[in-house]
Amino acid sequence: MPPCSRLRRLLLAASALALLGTPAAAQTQSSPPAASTQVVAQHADVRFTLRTGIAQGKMVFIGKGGTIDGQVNPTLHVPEGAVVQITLVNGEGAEHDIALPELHVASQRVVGPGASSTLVFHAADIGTFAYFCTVPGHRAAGMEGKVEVEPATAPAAGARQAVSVSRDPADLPPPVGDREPRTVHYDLQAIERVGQLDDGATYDFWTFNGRIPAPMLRVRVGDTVELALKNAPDSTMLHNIDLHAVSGPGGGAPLTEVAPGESRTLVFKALHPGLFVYHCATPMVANHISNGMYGMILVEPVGGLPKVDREFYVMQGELYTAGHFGDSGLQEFSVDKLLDERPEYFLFNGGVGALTQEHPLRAKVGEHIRIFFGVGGPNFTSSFHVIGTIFDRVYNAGSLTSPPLTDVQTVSVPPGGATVIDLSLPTPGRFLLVDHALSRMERGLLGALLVQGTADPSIYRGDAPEK
Ligand SMILES: [Cu+2]
Repeated sequence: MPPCSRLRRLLLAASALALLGTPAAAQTQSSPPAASTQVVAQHADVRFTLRTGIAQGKMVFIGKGGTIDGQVNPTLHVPEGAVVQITLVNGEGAEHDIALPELHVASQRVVGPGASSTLVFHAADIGTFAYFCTVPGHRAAGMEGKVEVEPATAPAAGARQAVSVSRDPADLPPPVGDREPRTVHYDLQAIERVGQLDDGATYDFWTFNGRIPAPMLRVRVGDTVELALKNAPDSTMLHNIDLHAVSGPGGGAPLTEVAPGESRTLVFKALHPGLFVYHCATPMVANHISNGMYGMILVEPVGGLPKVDREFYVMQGELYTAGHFGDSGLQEFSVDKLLDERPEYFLFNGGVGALTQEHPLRAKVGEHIRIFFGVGGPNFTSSFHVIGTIFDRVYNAGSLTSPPLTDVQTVSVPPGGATVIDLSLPTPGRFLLVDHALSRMERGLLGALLVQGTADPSIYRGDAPEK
């Protein structure tokens, strides 16, 4: 079975599970609640990991990561309406599972040490629900706890209120189109700032102009670009800029190295059309890139690109934190994990949820959509894919002078590389942007393209109950 169709089956299975797990859905055919296949097919809003183990002579579940770390049989607090994922890890090697019979969900059994299983449910109803191990005798031996589904409230104080550093993918300059070459001036500023990484987690990001990705620069071939780079006075690091559109040693980095408070200007001629990555190249370069210092410059060919109805600007990167994915509070950088290429986070536009909750892409049925997609990295190639559609055209490797590929499912984009993707959606709904190396979805890498319009049953239909 092709991987994508397998994924769809898994998602459908998860959806079916969640529908079963929603008492209201089972009882009321006419008004299915929020536990729609759409909601569950996306991703979990809240995640917990429980490890089996022994504490004070009893068999127990032990919380792993986040606010429940180290707690025995922790109470799992979730907001009403959330899609909840619980991962069970076998800590000591006896056979276990985890079940919430009131919500009609149970994990598979895990047998060997380190084996794990995941269950997903939709917390539709407010209330207290027991979880426990269904292996005979294990609940009585101590393996039980509670899920508390609480009324949704306003965001708590603290880390949740950190500033967002994610750039709206609709924030990009208009097309250059058909004009003569000229001189174009850009000002960029290196800004170090603590920003939102995930719900409850922050990070000391390094950015160009305060957002990730950095601003998209847009010129035409033959333009002369004056680029002034300033380093904010309150920075702690040197920064510079290396643009892959530059023909010159270091791509501009040696001419733009700026200490805090300094400013320098680079002038270059854009000799080659294409979509190019730019990034900070101050040592340790991988650290500066990972922390958020990457963006793209589009050098349009003579006459510009074919017109489309909507354009979007999306970049992928990794973050290497000392803590684990999902931990709360200010997360610190880990040079060991960077050098071992073991990221904790994979991100579209600089934050978990940046392109699902904060800035989903929005379009209408039938519109021609263009995504300028690049990988800052610093280390991981993206297998970029949009679930539920086929790309009409792909300007592979960001080359705008080669004929585009047509009818493409997944495009491989290396670190420091880019691609231009044209697509149009004949059906409405929520289409997920992913790296088809899908483990990365579990580490924050997910976007959503919301398409409004009229469904065409001749293209897509089924007998699932309507939402
Ligand atoms: Cu830098």
